[in-house]
Amino acid sequence: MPTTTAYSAKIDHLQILNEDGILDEKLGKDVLSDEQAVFLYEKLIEYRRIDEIAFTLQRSGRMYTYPQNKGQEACALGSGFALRKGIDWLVPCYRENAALFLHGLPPHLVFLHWMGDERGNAIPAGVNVTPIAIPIGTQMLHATGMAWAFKLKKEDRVVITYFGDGATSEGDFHEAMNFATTFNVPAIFFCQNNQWAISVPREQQMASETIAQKALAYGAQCIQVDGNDIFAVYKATLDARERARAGGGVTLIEAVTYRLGDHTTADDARRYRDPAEVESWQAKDPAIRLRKYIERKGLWDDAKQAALEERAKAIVSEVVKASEGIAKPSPTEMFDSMYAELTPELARQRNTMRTHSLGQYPEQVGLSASPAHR
Ligand SMILES: Cc1ncc(C[n+]2csc(CCOP(=O)(O)OP(=O)(O)O)c2C)c(N)n1
Ligand SMILES: [Mg+2]
Repeated sequence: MPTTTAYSAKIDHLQILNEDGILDEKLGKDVLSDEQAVFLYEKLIEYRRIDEIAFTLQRSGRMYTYPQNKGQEACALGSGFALRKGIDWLVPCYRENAALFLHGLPPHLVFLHWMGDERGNAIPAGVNVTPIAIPIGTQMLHATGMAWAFKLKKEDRVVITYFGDGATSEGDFHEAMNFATTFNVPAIFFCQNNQWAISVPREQQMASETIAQKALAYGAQCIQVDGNDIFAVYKATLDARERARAGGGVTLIEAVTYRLGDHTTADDARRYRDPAEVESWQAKDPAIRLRKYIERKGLWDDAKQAALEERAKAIVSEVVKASEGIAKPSPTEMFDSMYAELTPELARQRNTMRTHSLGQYPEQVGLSASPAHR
């Protein structure tokens, strides 16, 4: 008996705007209007300036740590633009600021988060964004649960969750994909494949040639896109959104991109990355590419750029002011956001923190103890 084919597949790669800022006329028809392209370029620059100031704040001791988004903004911006503000939900990792800001998250909250201030995670009502997730992969399960809830409640909402290439090596990714597809929930799994998981290159942590193909095992739709091409990212996410709304389930989007900065400010990528590699990706910068496109169309020039830079400067200054202008939280605050009710041991730690000498009970130094501690 000859063998038959049990399964076969191919993975599409989508690029609409190439590295030189030239649009594929056929694929790019009616994807983004001129007005939208200019709007997205302006947002990209504005958000990049916010990213740059965060880096500077960290370097000058005014922020604890910060993961730069630089170079990856087309991923977050293009996908975020394809989702409905106030309707769909964004469940991020930590390198998607552009999507969060676009959906109404005040940037200073992200700054507060990285300043170690829990108030940065208090998302305003009406902003459909969950807090930044540092434990790699956990947010994909949260997103899956949310999408399942929306399905059960028959609410017309789609959930997008963001994660990196490294996160697809976590069990959480596979559990979330398996659950999401089995229950056919309206979720989009958006992988920012920036080639590195801190110092581990993609090819050293997985044997699969693409990340998109991991979807096949779970019966999800998938596509690989040029993640520095905002047209391709937008189009793929819009298609995924509409498919999810129509009951077509889950899509895994692999956006091929590159982080131009260090992993975080606690890292020095020069120790493990080839400068030639970084240089080659600098040439593919999504900002340069989009600017070339709008310039060629006569929609942009140096004067407009200068005006944009002025506006961005003012925005950046407001963001810094908002994040540094509020009263510092009390150190005991670190006990207050994890549990609804403190365990007796945590209550003891919280109370003894209020004394000058750690470990002393409040009554030992003349403070009254909290009810939990008595
Ligand atoms: C569960 C867990 N394991 C390890 C870490 C430490 N860690 C922080 S970022 C990171 C790499 C993540 O790489 P990737 O998913 O590719 O995202 P990127 O930082 O490249 O955007 C690791 C291992 C963590 N935060 N959480
Ligand atoms: Mg990565």
